[in-house]
Formats: sequence, C-alpha cells, structure tokens
Amino acid sequence: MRRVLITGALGQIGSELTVAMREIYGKQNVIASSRSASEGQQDLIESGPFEVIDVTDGERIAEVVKQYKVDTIVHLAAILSAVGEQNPALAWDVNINGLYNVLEVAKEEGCAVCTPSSIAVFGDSTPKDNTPQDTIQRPSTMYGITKVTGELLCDYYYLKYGVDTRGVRFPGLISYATLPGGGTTDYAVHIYYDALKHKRYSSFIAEGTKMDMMYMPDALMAISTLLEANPDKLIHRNAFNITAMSFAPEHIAAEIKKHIPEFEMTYDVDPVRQAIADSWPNSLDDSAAREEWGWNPKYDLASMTTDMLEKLRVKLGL
Ligand code: NAD
Ligand code: AKB
Repeated sequence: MRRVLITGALGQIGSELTVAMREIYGKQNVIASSRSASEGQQDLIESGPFEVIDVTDGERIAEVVKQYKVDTIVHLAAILSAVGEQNPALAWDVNINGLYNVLEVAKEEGCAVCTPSSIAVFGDSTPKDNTPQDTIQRPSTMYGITKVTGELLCDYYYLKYGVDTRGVRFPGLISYATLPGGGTTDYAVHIYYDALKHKRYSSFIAEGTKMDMMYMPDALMAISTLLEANPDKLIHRNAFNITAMSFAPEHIAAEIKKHIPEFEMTYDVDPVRQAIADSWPNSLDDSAAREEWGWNPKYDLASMTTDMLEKLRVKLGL
C-alpha cells in the first residue's frame, strides 16, 4: 500500500484527489498538505492527516516525508497562468524551487513523484491543431516556462537518479467542488455558476478561442491510473498530452442553453488572459497516453454539462 503526500491539497485538484486517493489507499495513508490551514476546506483538513507545508521550504517537506514514511509525493502546489503573469517571481519560486525541493527529498528518501504539467508548455510556434505529443515548446508565459522546466527537471531526476517521476499535461479542468486557482481556462468553470445563479455570463475569453478541457473525474482517473501504470511501457513519463474535449466559449454556452434556455452570454475580453489562451493549442493529440497507459476519458461536453449543472444545483441549493 502506498503512503502518499499531496502538496497543494486544498486547491482545485487536490481537494478532490485527496478524497479519491483516501478511498484507494486508506485514510491514514494519504497525507494532505498546503502552505496554510486557513484556505477554507475545513472538512478536508479534519478528514485525515493534514500538515502545513510550504513547498519552498525543502526541510519541512523532508520532515513530513520522514515522519509519515511517505513513499509517493503527488506534487500539486503551484501558481497558475493568470496569477503567474501578475506575479512572475512568485510563479518561478513556487513552481521551480518547490518542484526542485520535492525532487531532492524524493531522491534522498526513495519516493516516487507525480506532478502535473499543462497545455501551457506550448506557445505560438507550436502546431495548434491536434498538437503532437513531441513538438515545439516555446511558451510565452512565466507559468508555461516553469512547466516546461518542470517536465525537464522530472526527466532529469528519473534518468540521473532513478526517481520514479510521472506526469500529464492537463488541459483546463472543470469541477463543481472547488473553484479554480487563477488560470486562463477558469471561465469554463465560472460560466456554470453564473448560468445557474444569474442566467447570464460575461466571458473574459473571446468567441472562437478553442482550448482543450477535461471534467475533474477524468483528471482524477488520469493521475491514479498513471501512478499505477507499468513503468516498462512509459516512454513519455513526465509529459503526456491528455485531453477529453476542445471547445470555445460559444460552444459551452450553447450546451448550457440546452438546459437553461434563457441563458445569455456576453463578452468582456481580458487582454492578458486572451493572449495566453491564443498562445495555447486548439486541440491536443493524446495518442501516446492512450497507447502507453490506456488513457480513455469518460466525459464529453454534453455529459459534463449535464453532470455539472445537476451537482452545482444541489451545491448552491437552487
Ligand atoms: P490550485 O491553484 O487550485 O491549487 C494549488 C494549491 O497550491 C493552492 O491551494 C495553493 O494555496 C497551494 N500553494 C501555492 N503556493 C504554495 C506553496 N508555496 N506551498 C504549498 N502550497 C502552495 O491549482 P490546481 O488547479 O489544483 O493545480 C494543481 C497542479 O495541476 C498545478 O501544478 C497546475 O499547474 C496543474 N494544472 C492544473 C490545471 C487546472 O485546470 N486546474 C490544468 C493544468 C495543470
Ligand atoms: C490555467 O489556465 O492556468 C490552467 C492550465 C491549463 O494550466 N488551468
């Protein structure tokens, strides 16, 4: 049985992954952590082992890994794209030094490391449609730069020190449980809240801007499956393209309208996030993940929208 430490566990992915992993490995075998215990998520903090870890503090990571005899670190603590453009120095510090600290502890203590990369590793010079697994990676955001560096760093620790590193390039993730933490794809979560609460949404991403997206249950399945995948089959260990759907704002609005006919969308485009979105792919080729570890998402735009609206209605008491 694995003993897993999750960093950034109170964020959009971690808050759900912690629960999912506790079901797989047992409550006491999954240690949640974040930089502070006052980010909300009190239920999660009280539902099993929780430790305060700022990932820029390597000694603290080592202390907790030794204390709980951790053998696997799922590293989620990060600064996302939009916040990263507001504070590039913070993005560099958390995303690069935090990952370096995690990898150093993993090397010393013999832990496996699973950490997500992102579609942000691609840039304007990358082929936009059906973006290949192995292609040009010249991102224009600090977030993207840290994610490319992260992929390379994870490869390095695997090749040089034998650390069992694994990771996927997540597209925009959509979930009803926890709000996203300051990215460019966040509009595709906010739209559901506003559709239910106000019957309208003002999109900060322009009409016609296609990006890859995924519903959270598929994202959780991706991490759990890749973590347990046969290492002999993994050629692209730290950087698997994965996707479940690709759409522009008008497509998600049209899908929501099928459930809420009076829903209206307007546009108030944010130039910073629009420039980021324009630099990312329209759609990814995820065939390497399908071949090497059986990636096979369950949700498309229609089934995700039905489930999101149903779950959010309950959550918002509507
Ligand atoms: P999030 O912003 O929701 O959560 C990140 C968490 O990390 C937050 O709770 C934050 O408080 C914490 N954190 C920030 N600085 C920290 C520090 N110094 N020490 C410890 N904790 C710190 O992010 P997320 O969406 O859950 O993303 C998790 C990972 O997945 C990141 O690596 C991100 O780049 C990647 N990813 C996410 C998406 C997405 O759409 N959510 C898409 C692609 C990749
Ligand atoms: C963001 O928009 O920053 C994230 C991502 C795709 O990495 N959702």
